[in-house]
Amino acid sequence: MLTDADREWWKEAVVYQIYPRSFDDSDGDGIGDLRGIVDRVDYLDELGVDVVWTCPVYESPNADMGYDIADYRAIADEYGTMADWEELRDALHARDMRLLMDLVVNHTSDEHDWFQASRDPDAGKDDWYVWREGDPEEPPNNWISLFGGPAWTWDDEREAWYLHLFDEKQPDLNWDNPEVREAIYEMVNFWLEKGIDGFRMDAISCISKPEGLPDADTGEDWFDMGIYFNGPHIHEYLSEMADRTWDDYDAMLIGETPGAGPEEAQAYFEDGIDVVVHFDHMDVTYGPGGKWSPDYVGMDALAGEDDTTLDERLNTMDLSELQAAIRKWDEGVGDGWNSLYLGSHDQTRAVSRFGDDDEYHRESATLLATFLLTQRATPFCYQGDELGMTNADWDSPDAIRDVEAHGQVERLLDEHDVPYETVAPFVRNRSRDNARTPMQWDDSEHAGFTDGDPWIQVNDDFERVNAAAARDDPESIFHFYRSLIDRRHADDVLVYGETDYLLPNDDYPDVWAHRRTLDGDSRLVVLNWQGEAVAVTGLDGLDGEPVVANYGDAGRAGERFRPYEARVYETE
Ligand code: ISL
Repeated sequence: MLTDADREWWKEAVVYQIYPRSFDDSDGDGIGDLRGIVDRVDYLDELGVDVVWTCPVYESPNADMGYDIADYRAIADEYGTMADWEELRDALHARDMRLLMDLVVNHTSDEHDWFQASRDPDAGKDDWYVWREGDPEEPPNNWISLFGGPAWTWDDEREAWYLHLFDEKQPDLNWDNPEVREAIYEMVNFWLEKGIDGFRMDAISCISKPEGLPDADTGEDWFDMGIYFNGPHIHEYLSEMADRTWDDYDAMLIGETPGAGPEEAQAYFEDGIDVVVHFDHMDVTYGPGGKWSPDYVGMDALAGEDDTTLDERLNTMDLSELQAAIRKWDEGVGDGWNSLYLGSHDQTRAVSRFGDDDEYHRESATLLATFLLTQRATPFCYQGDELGMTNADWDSPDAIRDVEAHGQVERLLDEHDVPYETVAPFVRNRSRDNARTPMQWDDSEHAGFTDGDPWIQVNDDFERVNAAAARDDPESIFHFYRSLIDRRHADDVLVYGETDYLLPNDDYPDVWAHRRTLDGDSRLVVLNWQGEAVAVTGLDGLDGEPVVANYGDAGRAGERFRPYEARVYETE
C-alpha cells in the first residue's frame, strides 16, 4: 500500500538535463548561456519537466568544458552573471520547477587558486591535492586517467607529481585533509543559501583514495576493480558533508557513482544521496573491449564498411543484456531509488544508439521515451532527446571538441596507423561531442541556437529535426514526450509500482515487455524494439485499447506490433 510516507517529490519528478554551452546563446558569442536558458523556460514548462539540472557554468578554462572549475562561486563570463543565475532560479521556481547544478569536487581546475597555492610548499595549501615526490621519469604508480594516458603529471614548479583521475588540468583534491573538506562544505552552503534545489554530484565515488595509492591490477577490466572508486573513507566524508550542508534542506542529491553496484549503493543512500546514476545499461552497446575499443568491429571493417552498416554494428545491443542491467538495479536498489537516462552530455544520442535514427526515427525515439518514462526510477531527459536529436558526422578531427575524444582518437591513430577517415565512423558512434552539438530550435541558420559562430558544429539534420517543427506537429516526438510526462505525473503505478519483467525471451529476443503493479492496479508496457513487425502471443492484456501508443491508427491493438511500436495498457 502506497502511503504518504513513501512519497518523495524527487521520485515523482522528471529531470531535464541542460548542457548550457549548447542550449541557447542569447548574446551571439556562439556559446550558450544562462539568459538563453531563461528565454526557454516556457519551453521546459510546456514539456512538463519538474527539475532542471544544468552542467557546470562556473569559472573554468574549459579543458573539460566546465568540469574543470577555477572558481566555485563565480559564473563564467561566457555564461553570464550571478544575477542571470538568480533570474533563472526565480523563473523556474515561478513555474514550480527546481534547479540543480553539478557539484564537481573530486577535482578542480589546475587554474583554481587552491591548486596554484598548492604548487608552492610554503603557501599553506601543500596538502590540498594528491602530491608525491620522486623521480620525474617515473610516476608514483601505474594508474591511468579515465581520459587515457597516465593519471600523474609532473609539476616543474613544485618538483613533484600530482594525481588526476581525469585530464591533467583536473588535479584531484585531497579529501583526507579536513581543511579541504571544510572549504567544500562552505562552498556547498553558499549555493544552498542561494536557493539551489540540489546537486548532481560528479564522479562522487572517486573522492576517497586508497591507502598508500597501490598499483592497480592491470588485468582485464582493471578500471572496474575498485582501485579508483568507493575508497576507504568515502562514506565517512559523504555523511559528514550531509551533516554539515544539505541535511537542513529539502534538496535532491544525485550521486554519479561510477564503479558502484547496487550493494555499494546502499551505503550511498545511507549517506543521504537520494538517487544514484549508474552506467551498466550504457555498456551494452560497447562490445567486450569497452567504449573506445574498435576490436569487436575490427579496424579493417571500419575502413571498409559503408556508414549505415557501421553505425548498426557499433551499436549492436542484446536486449536481454539491457534488461539484465535495468533489472539488477531495480531489484537491488532496496530502500534507495534509481535514476534512469538514455542520453547525457557524456553519451552519444539515444535514438542513434538504441533506436533507428533513419527509417524509424519517430517510432524508435517514441519507443525510447516509453521505455524511459515507465520504469521505477526517476527519469532524466537529456536536452534534444525530446526532439529525437541524432549523432552528427565528425569528418575532420578539427571538428572534435571533447577532451576524451581527442585523447582516444590520438591513441587509436597511434596504435593502428590508419588515417583519420578510418576512425571517423567510430567517433560518430562514441564521442561525447554527439550530445553536445547545439540544441536545434528551428530551421534558421545555426538551428536558431546562435547569431554568431557556434563553438561546435550544428548537426546537419536541423532543418528536419527542430523544436519549432516539433511543437507544430501534434504527432511529434516532442508531443509524445509531453503527454507521457503528464501521464507519469498522474499515475502512481508508473512511479511507484513494482516491476515484473516479461520479455525478451528466446521466442522474442527483440521485444521488451514489463508490467508495473501497485495496490492491485497494473500497467503493461510492450515495446517492439526492432525494425521488423512481430506477432506477440502469450501476453495477457493486449486486447483492449492502449492508453499510450506511438502509432496513431486503429491497427494499434492485438498481437501484431509494427516496427518499433510501443504501447502501454491499463490492466487488472
Ligand atoms: O564519460 C565518461 C567516459 O566516456 C565517463 O567515464 C565519465 O568521465 C565519468 O562518468 C565521470 O563523468 C563526470 O566527470 C567528468 C566529466 O568529464 C564528465 O562530463 C562528468 O559527467 C570529469 O569531471
